[in-house]
Amino acid sequence: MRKVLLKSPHLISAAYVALLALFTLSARAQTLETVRQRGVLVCGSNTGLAGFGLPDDRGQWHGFDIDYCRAVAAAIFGDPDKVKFVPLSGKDRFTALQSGEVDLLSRNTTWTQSREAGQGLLFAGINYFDGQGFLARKNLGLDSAKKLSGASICVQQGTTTELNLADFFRKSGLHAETVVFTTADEAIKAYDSGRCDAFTSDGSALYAERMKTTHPDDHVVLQEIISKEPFGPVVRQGDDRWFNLVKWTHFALLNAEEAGVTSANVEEMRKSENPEIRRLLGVEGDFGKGLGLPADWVVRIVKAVGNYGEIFERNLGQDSALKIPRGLNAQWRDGGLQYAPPVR
Ligand SMILES: N[C@@H](CCC(=O)N[C@@H](CS)C(=O)NCC(=O)O)C(=O)O
Repeated sequence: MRKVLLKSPHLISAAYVALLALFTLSARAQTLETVRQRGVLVCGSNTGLAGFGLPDDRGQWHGFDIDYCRAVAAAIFGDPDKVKFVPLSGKDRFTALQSGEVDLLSRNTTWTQSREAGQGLLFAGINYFDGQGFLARKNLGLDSAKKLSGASICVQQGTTTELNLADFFRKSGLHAETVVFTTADEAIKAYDSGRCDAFTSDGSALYAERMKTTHPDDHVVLQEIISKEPFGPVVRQGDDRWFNLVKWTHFALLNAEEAGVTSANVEEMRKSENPEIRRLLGVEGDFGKGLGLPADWVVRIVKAVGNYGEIFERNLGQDSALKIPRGLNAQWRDGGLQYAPPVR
């Protein structure tokens, strides 16, 4: 009986599959260890979107999403430069994360149901609340996207943008010609050259893409916001520890801003008598431990990249070329939606 069982090809292959699954699971559950052994975090980024992720002339990456990767590297290594950026198109980004090519995806990516329940991914929070809009030539005199009936619209493939556009026209009972491109560069160039009457993307990207047109002042952003685009860093399912580390890095950035802890005053703030600040900065209690990090992990982060507000203003806000107002991304106390659970 025993012999028969052992020899059954079905059972052997079932055992093999189970072993393989176990191996894959444990490999996936070890992201922090893998990153530590490798000595560098591998982060999936945009191919080039001003404000979110763009390399400069020397190949140095800058942007809001880039700083999130640098924050995670600072927490793990005490060094924000220990990151390798892998530029990913809208279409390829999820496969790169699923296959393990990147540890983390930080690329203006919208949290949707099917990207989580369906593609084996998890969003670690919402670090930017956005919505989809349209860019059109001023001389068309459009005051509303509804007037785009019969127009041609340039859009990028593999994005929620493409799907929302179809919904918008379906809901409005209007018709438009959708012209799809693999990259944002191709889409905006085609629009600029006159191939399309309008260009659509996330509101934040419209600011950046308009700067790529030959005469930015000839184009206007239409008033409608046609969707909810909550962006956040994405990880694979199956590694709760890694998920927590990325999620609490985001919350640490928000909590630091809320507590008034900045890159300029973080050392001074370690002497604060405020118990919330003492816990956040690891002076009291050890809240890094449960994440596999040292007690001063938040100090490391804030020293390296600043708090959430500093990251926002430097890359997207008043200290950047884009000048995007905080809007929904203001702290909850200032009437925005950004809110982090407490360190307790
Ligand atoms: N947030 C949307 C859209 C993301 C997206 O890919 N946006 C364009 C904006 S133009 C982009 O970043 N393109 C840059 C590229 O793929 O090179 C999503 O997650 O699907």
